Amino acid sequence: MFSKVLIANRGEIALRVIRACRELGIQTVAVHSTADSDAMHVRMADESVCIGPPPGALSYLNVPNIMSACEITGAEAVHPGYGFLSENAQFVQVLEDHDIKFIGPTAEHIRIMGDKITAKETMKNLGVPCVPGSDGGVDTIEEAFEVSDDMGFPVIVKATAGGGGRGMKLAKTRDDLEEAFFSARSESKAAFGNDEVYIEKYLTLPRHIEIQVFGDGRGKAVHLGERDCSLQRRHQKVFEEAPGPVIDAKTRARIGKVCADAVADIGYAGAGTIEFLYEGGEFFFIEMNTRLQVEHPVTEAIFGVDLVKQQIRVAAGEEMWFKQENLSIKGHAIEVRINAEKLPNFTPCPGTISTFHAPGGLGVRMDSALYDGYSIPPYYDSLIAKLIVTGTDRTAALARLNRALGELIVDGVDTTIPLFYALLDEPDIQSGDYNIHWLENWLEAQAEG
Ligand code: MV4
Repeated sequence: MFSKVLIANRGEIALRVIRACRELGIQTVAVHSTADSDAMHVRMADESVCIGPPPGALSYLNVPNIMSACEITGAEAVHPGYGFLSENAQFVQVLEDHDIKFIGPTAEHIRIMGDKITAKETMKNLGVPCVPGSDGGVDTIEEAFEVSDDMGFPVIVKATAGGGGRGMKLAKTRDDLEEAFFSARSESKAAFGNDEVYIEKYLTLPRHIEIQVFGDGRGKAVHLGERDCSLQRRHQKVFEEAPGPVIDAKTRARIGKVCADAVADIGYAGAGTIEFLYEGGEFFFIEMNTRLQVEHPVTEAIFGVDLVKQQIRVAAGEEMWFKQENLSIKGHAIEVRINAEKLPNFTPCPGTISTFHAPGGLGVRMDSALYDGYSIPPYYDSLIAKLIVTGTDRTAALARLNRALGELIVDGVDTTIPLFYALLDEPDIQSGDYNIHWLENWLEAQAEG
């Protein structure tokens, strides 16, 4: 096992990793920008190193400075958390070249899944069901028409270098295709330096269902069911739950096995998420995330596992503790993302926290790096806390969410907390009857009064 791990991240996820390290008896190194000198992750780690000025590009994304921090502290491994360098194949390559372990998959697996065309081709060949569409990239408008006419409209043009909603253009009808194709290409070129695009049948009212997988890097892998992450605004998830309200045990076992077998086949190491659109009772692969996700706690809650500890164990070359036959679901979990943002427009609202009080009690988990008097810097993501509740069933989890929100105090900045009270009052949320467009439609209806 490692004796010292460096955490190349900040906020609640840095604390999450520090906690796992502490339980494994591993020393921790925090890195931080000058804006984060007083941050909780710096206080909680055994050691800390300043790696640059406030902007993420100069600090948490600064590979040379993070490598220096590893060298001066003698860290043997790096946990990247999510965001920042977590899916940066180049960073992983640099670590590999310096004999420092990356707690996550290989640079090669990150590269394959980072290119959305390669990812889809790989998954398709592994037997994972994919959205119907072009076979690989589409280079000309003639080819775009050919593929789309074969499938029928609407279609969506996606950037191979995109993902997470960036670089996509919808063509509702044939008349929209030329504009969609050329704007997807030029925007992709400008944003990613890569103008390759592909085309898919556009699914109109799907749910976003993602399967948690975990591999040992030596050809063994398991799945840990699904999360329904359909409730989102502008590709930012807001409310996530596990199990999915519309997925039954048989369906879970079937798609879960497909996913576990796929990642076992490629020798994938550590935690991964295979994202699907789910419509008409069918799964359609869209992307794979090669990192620990923000919403991983809902999976931990219902399976009773610690995904971060397992990531560290597998990276250290230990056996994976998971066995599919020992993994079973107990209850229902919901996560809400509390952002320092002002409703109704979700305007970022950095500032000083005058009072912070975390809810507690049975079935309540609060992952947050807040404390009384903490000043939220304006440079980073506005996520300030994740509230995760677990109940014996979905109804109990919803009641517990309402109860826990009542105990939570975040004073001094505006937050998205009022949104969750409003959602709990909605019959569609109570019944689980929502899709990827539900929240944006609802917010629009609220705005119209
Ligand atoms: C789609 C789609 C409909 N049809 N692909 C958006 C994020 C990226 N991961 C994939 N996305 C979508 N791909 C086809 N063929 C609709 C979306 C989409 C979406 C997907 C998941 C969660 C929220 C979403 C919001 C808008 C669009």
